[in-house]
Amino acid sequence: MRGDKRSSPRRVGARSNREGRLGCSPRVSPRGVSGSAWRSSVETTTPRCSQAVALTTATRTARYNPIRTHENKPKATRKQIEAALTLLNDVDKPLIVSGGGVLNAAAEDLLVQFAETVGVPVIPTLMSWGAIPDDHPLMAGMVGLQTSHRYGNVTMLASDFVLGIGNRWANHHTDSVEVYRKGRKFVHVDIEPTQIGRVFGPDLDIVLDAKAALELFVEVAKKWKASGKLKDRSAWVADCQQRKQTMQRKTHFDNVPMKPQRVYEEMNQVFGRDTCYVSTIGLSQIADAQFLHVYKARNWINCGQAGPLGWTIPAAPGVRAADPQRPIVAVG
Ligand SMILES: Cc1ncc(C[n+]2csc(CCOP(=O)(O)OP(=O)(O)O)c2C)c(N)n1
Repeated sequence: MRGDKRSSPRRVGARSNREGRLGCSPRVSPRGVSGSAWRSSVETTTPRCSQAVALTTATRTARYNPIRTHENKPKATRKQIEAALTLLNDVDKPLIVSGGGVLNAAAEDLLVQFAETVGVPVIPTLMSWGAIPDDHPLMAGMVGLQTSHRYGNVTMLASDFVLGIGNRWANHHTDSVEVYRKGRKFVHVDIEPTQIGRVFGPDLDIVLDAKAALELFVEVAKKWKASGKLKDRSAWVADCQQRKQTMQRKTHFDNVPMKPQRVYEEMNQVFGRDTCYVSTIGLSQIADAQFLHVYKARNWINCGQAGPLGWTIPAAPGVRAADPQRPIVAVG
């Protein structure tokens, strides 16, 4: 009925909002409410809050049924791997994008072996940094918005094909998906089927664990190499290396106080090849990725793109607990 405020939808919404707030909020005793009155209000209202949480969780569980790939790993046929290699072999300027899945699967040695067999440069994502040493001739730099190298971005734009393994095409890596995709073909290999086609549809996809995939890639690539079927990539690799030599960011500043770029230059000289860097988010993550060097798998421990500030503090002792010997530099 018009004018009856109790039955208007706005009022019903407002009342339930108030109830929701009452049920979940009080953390401190509101002014004017005695401690015991406040405690009993919390005791009577808390169950309502946990019921709401339980309901939400139940609804979410009913909707989301993850595929339990860790229990029942998907398999691929040799034909699928051959199809991917055929696409890679047909083009002129191919790249391999190595994602964090390569490190999770402990497949870094296979990655390097595969890249060396086909002679194709590798772009590691931030989560895969260290899978191929920074000074390896096939390490072509990181790509993207912030945690990237100038030569990596230019090499990506010059390429005509990308084979992504264990990666997500995360937005910090791709930046504009339109620019990232334009003029190149893509093959995507990932163990998580919901990642395939999530950002864009590749020309070919293979649902497979990175290690299982790389084992097959190495096997087929070695056969093809022995039979002279693989293209010679030396000109393309030389292009990528030339960019890597000439497109470094400037670090040698003499300013006082010292510029961060110079601090990184000194860090690279002082800390050895075995150093493990632990870092979190913000400018330290960005500048670390732009200026430091990582030479070994899992020597870059990072929470990923939009992680929590302060993560370095518990993460560094975690790395120490896992490995009592490793030289660790915590940056935050
Ligand atoms: C717990 C948490 N709150 C907020 C953010 C969002 N955030 C990301 S970087 C950043 C600024 C960090 O500034 P500072 O600590 O001065 O480091 P800088 O990036 O300047 O090196 C913020 C607020 C976050 N990542 N984590």
